[in-house]
Amino acid sequence: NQRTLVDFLRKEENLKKRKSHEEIFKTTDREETKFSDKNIEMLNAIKKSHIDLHKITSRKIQQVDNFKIVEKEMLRESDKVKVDIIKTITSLQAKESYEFFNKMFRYRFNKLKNILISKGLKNIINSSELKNIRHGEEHHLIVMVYEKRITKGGKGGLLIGEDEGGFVTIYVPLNGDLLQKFNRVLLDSVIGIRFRKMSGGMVLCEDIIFAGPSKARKRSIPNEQFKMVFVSDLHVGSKQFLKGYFKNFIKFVNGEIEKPWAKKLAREIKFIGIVGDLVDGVGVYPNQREELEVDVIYDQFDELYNYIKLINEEIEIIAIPGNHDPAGKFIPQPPIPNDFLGKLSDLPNFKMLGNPSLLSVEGVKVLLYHGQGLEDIASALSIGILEPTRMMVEEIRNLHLLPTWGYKSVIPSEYDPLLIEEIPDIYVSGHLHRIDARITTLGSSLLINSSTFQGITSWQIKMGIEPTPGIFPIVDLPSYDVYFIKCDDVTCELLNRYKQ
Ligand code: D5M
Ligand code: FE
Ligand code: ZN
Repeated sequence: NQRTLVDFLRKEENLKKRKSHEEIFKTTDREETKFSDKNIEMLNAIKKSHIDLHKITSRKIQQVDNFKIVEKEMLRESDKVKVDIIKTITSLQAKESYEFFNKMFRYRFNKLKNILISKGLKNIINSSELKNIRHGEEHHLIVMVYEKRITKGGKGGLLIGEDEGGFVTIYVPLNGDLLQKFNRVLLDSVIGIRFRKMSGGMVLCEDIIFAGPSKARKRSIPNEQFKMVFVSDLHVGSKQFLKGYFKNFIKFVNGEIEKPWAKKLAREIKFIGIVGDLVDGVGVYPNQREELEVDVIYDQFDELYNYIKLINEEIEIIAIPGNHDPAGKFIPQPPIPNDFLGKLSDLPNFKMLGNPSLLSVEGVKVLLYHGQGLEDIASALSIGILEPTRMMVEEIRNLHLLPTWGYKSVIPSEYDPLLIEEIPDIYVSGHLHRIDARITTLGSSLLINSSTFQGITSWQIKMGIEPTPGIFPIVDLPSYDVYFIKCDDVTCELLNRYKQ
């Protein structure tokens, strides 16, 4: 069921063009490649989205220029909660060249290779050195996964990996631990393979090692006790935007819901993260206009401003864009330009960042990513989309927010901005419109999907998507306990508490 949903939406032509990282380890002096076709397509999409916006609003949009990452920019200092930006996307320029895909994949490969090496992999060789090793000896390969399939008989798995030496076919016996690990392998992820060379040169896999953390670790302990709230997928402007629910949400965080437990919880809220799809946008999908109550993007942001301005000024609000927001139809996304944000950009406690962003909130590392691609992980691994944090675990396992190339338009760069280079204490996504939380055993991050304030749409009904509108999470620190609160037109209720 889930499978057909994504297969239906998946861009067939992307997959056909998916030469993956083919040739990424070779020199880049080739001329046109499929990558640059893809890139041109992407540029056209970017231009097109801007043109569409022009048509509707006839106002100019801010030019996007350099693609860069800010390291450790401090937001502001006050007695409010202290927010540092560790990593974000400030602006970007489409680099229309194969060379940048090559650089991006190389960057990913080298970073993850070093992480795998630091895990203590012994006797590492590359695929061109296979001929030099003796039968039966144990070695390691580090490869980017090019292909994954089952042998004809169905008993074994085959992984085709790529490294500096070229391609290598690895045979994986499908039993016990290895079966489970094989099932988890995602295309284009970088993994370690412990193997023995058998007769006929067969590479027999004995273990698959993922780059992500395999053990629990200590999460950061903030100096003060405070609470963070995360919301996403407001979809302001949509006919389905649940105004009454959102008004009660704002009342809740302001401590105006007349219930003792609600007032008590609200008192310590110092931070709100908004994880994309702030507005429903315009021209996001065909015939969207029919689903819109507000069909001018500036008016959508005006409406959003009229809600956000009501939030207690002592609460810091950080927002990132999602696929419905006017920040490009590609990943990563720069912040929504001020021209769209309008009065929101002048609110002293509101700050717009890029997607993804890594923050430090009083020393707690918070990764925000809208979550484009979570549905593709669900499809590839057949895990369904009801529990988004299960896909988020796979991202942590592979240290990458979008391991498989080709499902979503990714803008290339000299590094890989979707790589998870620092394990966050908290990782929050949205996009799937389902409330969910878990602490992963892989590095102990608290994973959260922050639901939605949009009711179910006719498209979602058709697709079998079951959103959980109006539910939002509160994270208590330093305990990392999570409270789920459900808002409706009347009030807010405490649903339950997720305790590790
Ligand atoms: O996403 C709303 C819902 O639709 C959410 O469950 C994800 C799903 N969705 C969105 N885009 C896709 C694609 N491209 N493939 C599969 N499923 C998708 P929203 O981003 O709010 O429209
Ligand atoms: Fe959404
Ligand atoms: Zn979305």
